[in-house]
Amino acid sequence: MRIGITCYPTYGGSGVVATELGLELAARGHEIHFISYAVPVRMSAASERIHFHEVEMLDYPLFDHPPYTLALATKMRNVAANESLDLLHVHYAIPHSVSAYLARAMLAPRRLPFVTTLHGTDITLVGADRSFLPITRFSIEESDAVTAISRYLREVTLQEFDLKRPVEVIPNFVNFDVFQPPEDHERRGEFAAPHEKLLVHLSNFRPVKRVPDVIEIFDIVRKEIPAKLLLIGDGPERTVAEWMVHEKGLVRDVVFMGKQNQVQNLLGLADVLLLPSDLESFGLAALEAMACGVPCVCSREGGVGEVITDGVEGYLVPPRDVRTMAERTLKILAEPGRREAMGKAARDRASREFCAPKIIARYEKLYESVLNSQ
Ligand code: GMT
Repeated sequence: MRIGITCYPTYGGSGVVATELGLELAARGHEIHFISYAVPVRMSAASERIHFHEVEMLDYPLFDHPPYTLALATKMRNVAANESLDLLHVHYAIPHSVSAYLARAMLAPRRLPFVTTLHGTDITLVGADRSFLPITRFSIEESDAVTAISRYLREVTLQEFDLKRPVEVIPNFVNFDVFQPPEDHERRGEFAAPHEKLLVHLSNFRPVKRVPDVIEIFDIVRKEIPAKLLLIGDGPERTVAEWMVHEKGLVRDVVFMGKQNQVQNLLGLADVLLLPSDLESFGLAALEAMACGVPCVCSREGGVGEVITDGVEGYLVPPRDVRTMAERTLKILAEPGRREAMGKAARDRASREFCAPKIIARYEKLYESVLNSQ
Protein backbone atom coordinates (compact mmCIF):
# COMPACT_ATOMS: atom_id res chain seq x y z
CA MET A 1 0.00 0.00 0.00
CA ARG A 2 0.99 3.63 -0.49
CA ILE A 3 0.21 5.43 2.74
CA GLY A 4 0.41 9.10 3.75
CA ILE A 5 1.06 9.59 7.48
CA THR A 6 0.55 12.90 9.26
CA CYS A 7 1.51 13.64 12.87
CA TYR A 8 3.04 16.29 15.07
CA PRO A 9 6.76 15.96 14.41
CA THR A 10 7.75 17.19 17.88
CA TYR A 11 8.54 15.20 21.05
CA GLY A 12 5.23 13.65 22.02
CA GLY A 13 3.76 10.19 22.16
CA SER A 14 1.46 10.57 19.17
CA GLY A 15 4.32 11.64 16.88
CA VAL A 16 6.50 8.81 18.15
CA VAL A 17 3.78 6.20 17.55
CA ALA A 18 3.01 7.58 14.06
CA THR A 19 6.69 7.59 13.12
CA GLU A 20 7.39 4.10 14.46
CA LEU A 21 4.28 2.88 12.63
CA GLY A 22 5.57 4.33 9.36
CA LEU A 23 8.98 2.73 9.85
CA GLU A 24 7.43 -0.66 10.66
CA LEU A 25 5.08 -0.47 7.65
CA ALA A 26 7.97 0.42 5.35
CA ALA A 27 9.91 -2.56 6.70
CA ARG A 28 6.93 -4.71 5.68
CA GLY A 29 7.07 -3.41 2.11
CA HIS A 30 4.64 -0.48 2.15
CA GLU A 31 5.49 2.90 0.65
CA ILE A 32 5.30 5.57 3.36
CA HIS A 33 4.96 9.33 2.86
CA PHE A 34 5.22 11.44 6.02
CA ILE A 35 3.48 14.80 5.59
CA SER A 36 4.14 17.41 8.29
CA TYR A 37 5.80 20.79 8.91
CA ALA A 38 9.09 19.20 10.04
CA VAL A 39 10.80 15.82 9.95
CA PRO A 40 9.34 13.71 12.81
CA VAL A 41 11.85 13.28 15.65
CA ARG A 42 12.27 9.54 15.40
CA MET A 43 12.15 9.36 11.60
CA SER A 44 15.14 7.91 9.83
CA ALA A 45 15.30 7.53 6.08
CA ALA A 46 16.67 4.04 6.58
CA SER A 47 14.55 2.71 3.74
CA GLU A 48 13.94 3.83 0.17
CA ARG A 49 10.27 3.35 0.92
CA ILE A 50 10.24 6.26 3.41
CA HIS A 51 9.65 9.79 2.17
CA PHE A 52 9.07 13.12 3.84
CA HIS A 53 6.98 16.02 2.44
CA GLU A 54 7.29 19.34 4.22
CA VAL A 55 4.21 21.53 4.59
CA GLU A 56 5.44 25.01 3.71
CA MET A 57 3.71 27.96 5.27
CA LEU A 58 3.12 31.24 3.47
CA ASP A 59 4.46 34.00 5.71
CA TYR A 60 2.14 36.89 4.87
CA PRO A 61 1.77 39.90 7.20
CA LEU A 62 -2.04 39.71 7.06
CA PHE A 63 -1.94 36.35 8.82
CA ASP A 64 -1.58 36.70 12.57
CA HIS A 65 -2.13 32.96 12.65
CA PRO A 66 -0.91 31.23 9.46
CA PRO A 67 -3.57 28.73 8.29
CA TYR A 68 -1.65 25.47 8.81
CA THR A 69 -4.77 23.35 8.46
CA LEU A 70 -5.27 24.59 4.90
CA ALA A 71 -1.59 24.32 3.92
CA LEU A 72 -1.58 20.76 5.24
CA ALA A 73 -4.79 19.89 3.37
CA THR A 74 -3.30 21.20 0.14
CA LYS A 75 -0.08 19.28 0.68
CA MET A 76 -2.02 16.08 1.46
CA ARG A 77 -4.02 16.49 -1.71
CA ASN A 78 -0.92 17.10 -3.85
CA VAL A 79 1.10 14.24 -2.35
CA ALA A 80 -1.87 11.89 -2.74
CA ALA A 81 -2.24 12.87 -6.40
CA ASN A 82 1.48 12.86 -7.28
CA GLU A 83 2.42 9.75 -5.33
CA SER A 84 -0.78 7.79 -6.00
CA LEU A 85 -1.52 7.33 -2.29
CA ASP A 86 -4.10 4.73 -1.36
CA LEU A 87 -5.01 6.38 1.90
CA LEU A 88 -4.07 8.87 4.59
CA HIS A 89 -3.53 7.97 8.23
CA VAL A 90 -3.60 10.96 10.57
CA HIS A 91 -2.48 10.89 14.20
CA TYR A 92 -4.06 13.34 16.64
CA ALA A 93 -7.45 14.59 15.52
CA ILE A 94 -6.80 18.33 15.61
CA PRO A 95 -6.27 19.68 13.02
CA HIS A 96 -5.03 16.66 11.05
CA SER A 97 -8.37 14.95 10.48
CA VAL A 98 -9.91 18.23 9.31
CA SER A 99 -7.10 18.66 6.77
CA ALA A 100 -7.54 15.04 5.63
CA TYR A 101 -11.27 15.63 5.20
CA LEU A 102 -10.53 18.65 2.96
CA ALA A 103 -7.89 16.74 0.97
CA ARG A 104 -10.34 13.89 0.38
CA ALA A 105 -13.01 16.33 -0.80
CA MET A 106 -10.60 18.19 -3.10
CA LEU A 107 -9.47 15.01 -4.78
CA ALA A 108 -12.96 13.63 -5.50
CA PRO A 109 -14.06 11.77 -7.55
CA ARG A 110 -10.72 10.00 -7.06
CA ARG A 111 -10.97 8.12 -3.79
CA LEU A 112 -8.73 9.06 -0.85
CA PRO A 113 -9.97 7.51 2.39
CA PHE A 114 -8.48 8.59 5.71
CA VAL A 115 -7.99 6.88 9.04
CA THR A 116 -7.86 8.95 12.24
CA THR A 117 -6.03 7.69 15.31
CA LEU A 118 -6.93 9.38 18.59
CA HIS A 119 -4.12 9.63 21.15
CA GLY A 120 -5.51 11.33 24.21
CA THR A 121 -5.20 15.05 24.70
CA ASP A 122 -6.74 15.56 21.23
CA ILE A 123 -9.91 14.30 22.95
CA THR A 124 -9.56 14.86 26.69
CA LEU A 125 -8.09 18.38 26.65
CA VAL A 126 -8.07 20.09 23.27
CA GLY A 127 -10.93 18.32 21.52
CA ALA A 128 -13.29 18.61 24.46
CA ASP A 129 -12.74 22.38 24.62
CA ARG A 130 -16.01 23.92 23.44
CA SER A 131 -14.23 25.96 20.75
CA PHE A 132 -13.04 22.74 19.08
CA LEU A 133 -15.67 20.20 19.99
CA PRO A 134 -18.01 20.55 16.96
CA ILE A 135 -15.23 20.38 14.37
CA THR A 136 -13.45 17.54 16.18
CA ARG A 137 -16.67 15.55 16.33
CA PHE A 138 -17.34 16.32 12.65
CA SER A 139 -13.92 15.19 11.43
CA ILE A 140 -14.08 12.03 13.56
CA GLU A 141 -17.54 11.20 12.19
CA GLU A 142 -16.30 11.83 8.65
CA SER A 143 -13.19 9.63 8.97
CA ASP A 144 -13.30 6.37 7.02
CA ALA A 145 -12.05 4.58 10.14
CA VAL A 146 -11.22 5.75 13.65
CA THR A 147 -8.92 4.08 16.15
CA ALA A 148 -8.14 4.88 19.79
CA ILE A 149 -5.00 3.77 21.60
CA SER A 150 -6.86 2.38 24.63
CA ARG A 151 -10.30 1.22 25.71
CA TYR A 152 -10.34 4.11 28.16
CA LEU A 153 -9.88 6.63 25.33
CA ARG A 154 -12.55 4.98 23.21
CA GLU A 155 -15.08 5.24 26.05
CA VAL A 156 -14.24 8.87 26.77
CA THR A 157 -14.50 9.72 23.06
CA LEU A 158 -17.84 7.99 22.57
CA GLN A 159 -19.27 9.77 25.62
CA GLU A 160 -17.72 13.20 25.20
CA PHE A 161 -18.59 13.45 21.51
CA ASP A 162 -21.79 11.44 21.62
CA LEU A 163 -20.52 9.43 18.64
CA LYS A 164 -22.64 7.00 16.69
CA ARG A 165 -19.82 5.46 14.68
CA PRO A 166 -17.49 2.61 15.71
CA VAL A 167 -14.08 3.37 17.19
CA GLU A 168 -11.62 0.47 17.12
CA VAL A 169 -9.06 0.08 19.88
CA ILE A 170 -5.57 -0.57 18.51
CA PRO A 171 -3.09 -0.16 21.34
CA ASN A 172 0.37 1.34 21.04
CA PHE A 173 3.30 -0.95 20.37
CA VAL A 174 7.02 -1.22 20.87
CA ASN A 175 9.85 -2.53 18.73
CA PHE A 176 11.55 -5.29 20.72
CA ASP A 177 14.68 -5.27 18.59
CA VAL A 178 15.25 -1.67 19.60
CA PHE A 179 13.89 -1.55 23.17
CA GLN A 180 15.56 -4.26 25.23
CA PRO A 181 17.39 -4.65 28.52
CA PRO A 182 20.99 -3.40 28.09
CA GLU A 183 23.51 -6.15 27.46
CA ASP A 184 26.10 -4.59 29.68
CA HIS A 185 25.41 -2.06 32.39
CA GLU A 186 28.59 -0.09 31.84
CA ARG A 187 26.78 3.10 30.89
CA ARG A 188 24.82 2.99 34.14
CA GLY A 189 28.03 4.05 35.86
CA GLU A 190 27.76 7.47 34.18
CA PHE A 191 24.67 8.16 36.27
CA ALA A 192 24.80 6.05 39.43
CA ALA A 193 27.39 4.26 41.55
CA PRO A 194 26.94 0.48 41.97
CA HIS A 195 25.35 0.88 45.43
CA GLU A 196 22.86 3.52 44.19
CA LYS A 197 19.46 2.89 42.63
CA LEU A 198 18.55 4.71 39.43
CA LEU A 199 15.09 6.17 38.79
CA VAL A 200 14.00 7.58 35.45
CA HIS A 201 11.24 9.81 34.09
CA LEU A 202 10.54 10.45 30.40
CA SER A 203 8.04 13.01 29.13
CA ASN A 204 7.54 16.32 27.37
CA PHE A 205 7.38 18.10 30.78
CA ARG A 206 3.87 19.41 30.22
CA PRO A 207 1.80 20.17 33.37
CA VAL A 208 -0.25 16.97 32.87
CA LYS A 209 2.95 14.92 33.44
CA ARG A 210 3.39 16.24 37.04
CA VAL A 211 7.19 16.54 36.82
CA PRO A 212 7.27 18.30 40.24
CA ASP A 213 5.71 15.13 41.69
CA VAL A 214 8.60 13.14 40.20
CA ILE A 215 11.00 15.32 42.22
CA GLU A 216 8.86 14.93 45.38
CA ILE A 217 8.81 11.14 44.99
CA PHE A 218 12.54 11.02 44.39
CA ASP A 219 13.17 13.24 47.42
CA ILE A 220 11.28 10.80 49.67
CA VAL A 221 13.04 7.77 48.17
CA ARG A 222 16.45 9.47 48.41
CA LYS A 223 15.97 9.97 52.15
CA GLU A 224 15.62 6.20 52.59
CA ILE A 225 18.17 4.75 50.15
CA PRO A 226 21.02 6.04 47.98
CA ALA A 227 19.56 6.86 44.56
CA LYS A 228 19.88 9.02 41.49
CA LEU A 229 17.23 10.40 39.15
CA LEU A 230 17.45 10.73 35.37
CA LEU A 231 15.01 13.17 33.77
CA ILE A 232 14.64 12.71 30.01
CA GLY A 233 12.78 15.36 28.02
CA ASP A 234 12.09 19.04 28.15
CA GLY A 235 9.13 21.38 28.23
CA PRO A 236 7.26 23.99 30.23
CA GLU A 237 7.76 22.40 33.68
CA ARG A 238 11.53 22.09 33.44
CA THR A 239 12.19 25.43 35.11
CA VAL A 240 10.09 24.61 38.16
CA ALA A 241 11.67 21.15 38.32
CA GLU A 242 15.18 22.66 38.27
CA TRP A 243 14.18 25.13 40.98
CA MET A 244 12.81 22.32 43.17
CA VAL A 245 15.95 20.24 42.71
CA HIS A 246 18.01 23.22 43.80
CA GLU A 247 15.77 24.04 46.81
CA LYS A 248 15.82 20.44 48.04
CA GLY A 249 19.58 20.15 47.75
CA LEU A 250 19.37 17.42 45.11
CA VAL A 251 21.55 19.03 42.46
CA ARG A 252 24.15 16.24 42.63
CA ASP A 253 21.50 13.52 42.51
CA VAL A 254 19.34 14.59 39.56
CA VAL A 255 20.46 14.69 35.93
CA PHE A 256 18.46 16.70 33.40
CA MET A 257 19.16 15.00 30.08
CA GLY A 258 16.95 17.25 27.93
CA LYS A 259 15.43 15.93 24.70
CA GLN A 260 16.92 12.62 23.59
CA ASN A 261 16.34 10.69 20.38
CA GLN A 262 17.82 7.37 21.54
CA VAL A 263 15.76 6.82 24.70
CA GLN A 264 16.17 3.06 24.30
CA ASN A 265 19.79 3.46 25.38
CA LEU A 266 18.80 5.14 28.64
CA LEU A 267 15.54 3.59 29.87
CA GLY A 268 17.02 0.13 30.41
CA LEU A 269 19.71 1.48 32.74
CA ALA A 270 17.09 2.38 35.35
CA ASP A 271 15.57 0.37 38.18
CA VAL A 272 12.15 2.06 38.10
CA LEU A 273 10.33 4.45 35.75
CA LEU A 274 8.13 7.09 37.39
CA LEU A 275 5.06 8.33 35.49
CA PRO A 276 2.84 10.18 37.97
CA SER A 277 0.72 12.04 35.34
CA ASP A 278 -2.68 13.46 36.13
CA LEU A 279 -3.88 11.38 33.18
CA GLU A 280 -2.39 9.09 30.54
CA SER A 281 -4.59 7.65 27.83
CA PHE A 282 -1.97 4.96 27.34
CA GLY A 283 1.49 5.79 28.72
CA LEU A 284 3.89 4.99 25.90
CA ALA A 285 6.91 5.85 28.10
CA ALA A 286 5.84 3.09 30.49
CA LEU A 287 5.53 0.57 27.65
CA GLU A 288 8.99 1.45 26.33
CA ALA A 289 10.47 1.05 29.81
CA MET A 290 8.66 -2.28 30.24
CA ALA A 291 10.19 -3.56 27.00
CA CYS A 292 13.59 -2.70 28.50
CA GLY A 293 12.70 -4.79 31.55
CA VAL A 294 12.03 -1.84 33.85
CA PRO A 295 9.06 -1.87 36.26
CA CYS A 296 6.97 1.30 36.45
CA VAL A 297 5.24 3.31 39.15
CA CYS A 298 2.44 5.22 37.45
CA SER A 299 -0.71 7.07 38.28
CA ARG A 300 -3.78 4.95 37.64
CA GLU A 301 -5.85 7.64 35.91
CA GLY A 302 -6.74 6.85 32.28
CA GLY A 303 -5.58 3.88 30.25
CA VAL A 304 -2.35 2.88 32.03
CA GLY A 305 -4.28 0.12 33.78
CA GLU A 306 -4.57 -1.56 30.36
CA VAL A 307 -0.78 -1.72 30.13
CA ILE A 308 0.21 -2.45 33.74
CA THR A 309 -1.47 -4.64 36.34
CA ASP A 310 -1.03 -3.19 39.81
CA GLY A 311 1.55 -5.25 41.69
CA VAL A 312 2.69 -7.28 38.67
CA GLU A 313 4.66 -5.16 36.19
CA GLY A 314 4.73 -2.15 38.50
CA TYR A 315 2.29 -0.22 40.64
CA LEU A 316 -0.68 2.01 39.94
CA VAL A 317 -1.38 4.79 42.42
CA PRO A 318 -3.97 7.61 42.47
CA PRO A 319 -2.54 10.76 40.84
CA ARG A 320 -0.81 13.29 43.15
CA ASP A 321 -0.40 10.72 45.94
CA VAL A 322 3.38 11.14 46.02
CA ARG A 323 3.80 9.39 49.40
CA THR A 324 2.26 6.17 48.14
CA MET A 325 4.20 6.41 44.86
CA ALA A 326 7.44 6.76 46.84
CA GLU A 327 6.43 3.90 49.14
CA ARG A 328 5.73 1.62 46.11
CA THR A 329 9.05 2.63 44.52
CA LEU A 330 10.87 1.73 47.73
CA LYS A 331 9.05 -1.57 47.83
CA ILE A 332 10.39 -2.44 44.36
CA LEU A 333 13.90 -1.33 45.24
CA ALA A 334 14.23 -2.65 48.77
CA GLU A 335 12.66 -6.12 48.67
CA PRO A 336 15.18 -8.68 47.41
CA GLY A 337 14.37 -9.94 43.92
CA ARG A 338 11.30 -7.76 43.44
CA ARG A 339 12.86 -5.37 40.91
CA GLU A 340 14.08 -8.31 38.79
CA ALA A 341 10.77 -10.20 39.00
CA MET A 342 8.70 -7.16 38.10
CA GLY A 343 11.10 -6.18 35.33
CA LYS A 344 10.79 -9.63 33.80
CA ALA A 345 7.00 -9.55 34.12
CA ALA A 346 7.03 -6.12 32.46
CA ARG A 347 9.03 -7.30 29.45
CA ASP A 348 6.93 -10.48 29.15
CA ARG A 349 3.66 -8.52 29.18
CA ALA A 350 4.99 -5.99 26.69
CA SER A 351 6.10 -8.72 24.31
CA ARG A 352 2.87 -10.71 24.71
CA GLU A 353 0.45 -7.86 24.10
CA PHE A 354 2.22 -4.90 22.56
CA CYS A 355 4.96 -6.17 20.25
CA ALA A 356 5.17 -4.34 16.94
CA PRO A 357 4.39 -7.22 14.52
CA LYS A 358 1.13 -8.04 16.29
CA ILE A 359 -0.15 -4.44 16.34
CA ILE A 360 1.10 -3.47 12.86
CA ALA A 361 -0.82 -6.42 11.40
CA ARG A 362 -3.98 -4.95 12.92
CA TYR A 363 -3.37 -1.61 11.21
CA GLU A 364 -2.77 -3.38 7.89
CA LYS A 365 -6.05 -5.23 8.29
CA LEU A 366 -7.85 -2.00 9.02
CA TYR A 367 -6.36 -0.30 5.95
CA GLU A 368 -7.45 -3.24 3.78
CA SER A 369 -10.99 -3.10 5.09
CA VAL A 370 -11.14 0.66 4.47
CA LEU A 371 -9.85 0.21 0.90
CA ASN A 372 -12.27 -2.64 0.23
CA SER A 373 -15.35 -0.81 1.53
CA GLN A 374 -17.28 1.61 -0.66
O1 GMT B 1 1.21 13.05 26.63
C1 GMT B 1 1.51 13.97 25.89
O2 GMT B 1 1.68 15.10 26.29
C2 GMT B 1 1.72 13.69 24.42
C3 GMT B 1 0.55 13.03 23.82
C4 GMT B 1 0.61 13.12 22.33
O3 GMT B 1 -0.44 13.05 21.75
O4 GMT B 1 1.65 13.27 21.72
O5 GMT B 1 0.51 11.68 24.31
C5 GMT B 1 -0.69 10.96 24.18
O6 GMT B 1 -0.42 9.97 23.20
C6 GMT B 1 0.54 8.98 23.59
C7 GMT B 1 0.77 8.03 22.42
O7 GMT B 1 -0.38 7.39 22.02
C8 GMT B 1 0.04 8.23 24.83
O8 GMT B 1 0.98 7.25 25.21
C9 GMT B 1 -0.15 9.24 25.96
O9 GMT B 1 -0.69 8.57 27.09
C10 GMT B 1 -1.09 10.35 25.53
N1 GMT B 1 -1.05 11.41 26.55
C11 GMT B 1 -2.09 11.67 27.36
O10 GMT B 1 -3.14 11.06 27.33
C12 GMT B 1 -1.87 12.77 28.34
